[in-house]
Amino acid sequence: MTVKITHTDAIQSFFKEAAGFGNDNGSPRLKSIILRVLQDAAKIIEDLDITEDEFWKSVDYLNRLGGRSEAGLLVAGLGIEHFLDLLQDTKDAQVGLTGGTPRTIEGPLYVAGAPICNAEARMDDGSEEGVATVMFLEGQVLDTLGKPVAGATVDLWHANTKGTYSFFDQSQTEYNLRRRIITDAEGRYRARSIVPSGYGCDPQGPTQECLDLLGRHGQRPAHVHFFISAPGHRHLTTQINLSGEKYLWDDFAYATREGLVGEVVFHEDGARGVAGRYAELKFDFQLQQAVDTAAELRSHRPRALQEG
Ligand code: MBD
Ligand code: FE
Repeated sequence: MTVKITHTDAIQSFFKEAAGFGNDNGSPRLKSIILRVLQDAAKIIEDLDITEDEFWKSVDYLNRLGGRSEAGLLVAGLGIEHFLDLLQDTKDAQVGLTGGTPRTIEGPLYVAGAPICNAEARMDDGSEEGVATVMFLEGQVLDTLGKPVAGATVDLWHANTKGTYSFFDQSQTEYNLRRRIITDAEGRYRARSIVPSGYGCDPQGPTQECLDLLGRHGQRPAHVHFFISAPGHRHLTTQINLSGEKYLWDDFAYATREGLVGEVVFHEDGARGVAGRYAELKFDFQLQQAVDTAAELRSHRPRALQEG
């Protein structure tokens, strides 16, 4: 029977020292968090008999993860970002904040500062003409009583036919498939874009390396991301995940939720200025009332901003 040292007074006071509890400087909040990280890491190491080789391999893994900017991808893939949604849903339910379109994860591929358009936007740069299927995406932003929200900002972004996103995929033009559309007097937004493909993790990257060892794939169904905001209304981060997709209910990032499946309707006959096949996707959003002005804002997660 081995003796566990993690909970001895000597180890606990050693971790308190390492977490800065022996001084009056720095951030008390961060000290508490780091102390807990040290205590829980030590417990994992001791309880699971983590070997030295396993430990140093994980340190190297973190270096490689950051070096490839995949930390945001890994937290999505391990379901931690989805867990944050479940946690917030639970907190909301406890204080009676219900109704409206469900939230779901932002993911790591947003870029701030997309072009602002009134009521309608053409989102694609035309570079996939003949390859992509044109998609007309439209709907209304409403409050929970069904009243239209005029002047709401619909900030949306999605992948191209290869499943890659502009900015992160340097071969695409600036802000391709990223727009901010301001809703009209009836709360309507209209976008002409292309049908996106699902995203797949880089097979060579550290996130997929971890998923492989978990026996998991790194694929998402085709989807469109949204930040929706308006004065007096609660900020909404969500996605439409497209019907008929192989990974719709097998999303490596667990973002598909009941109420967030968009029915894509394909037309073969040509119309709306398109010669042949095109797609239509109609989706309305319902925003909760904001309980205070902070609730009108998205999280302060650090995000990319296109240069120039
Ligand atoms: C994506 O496009 C995405 O939305 C998430 C959550 C993770 C990786 C790529
Ligand atoms: Fe995405």
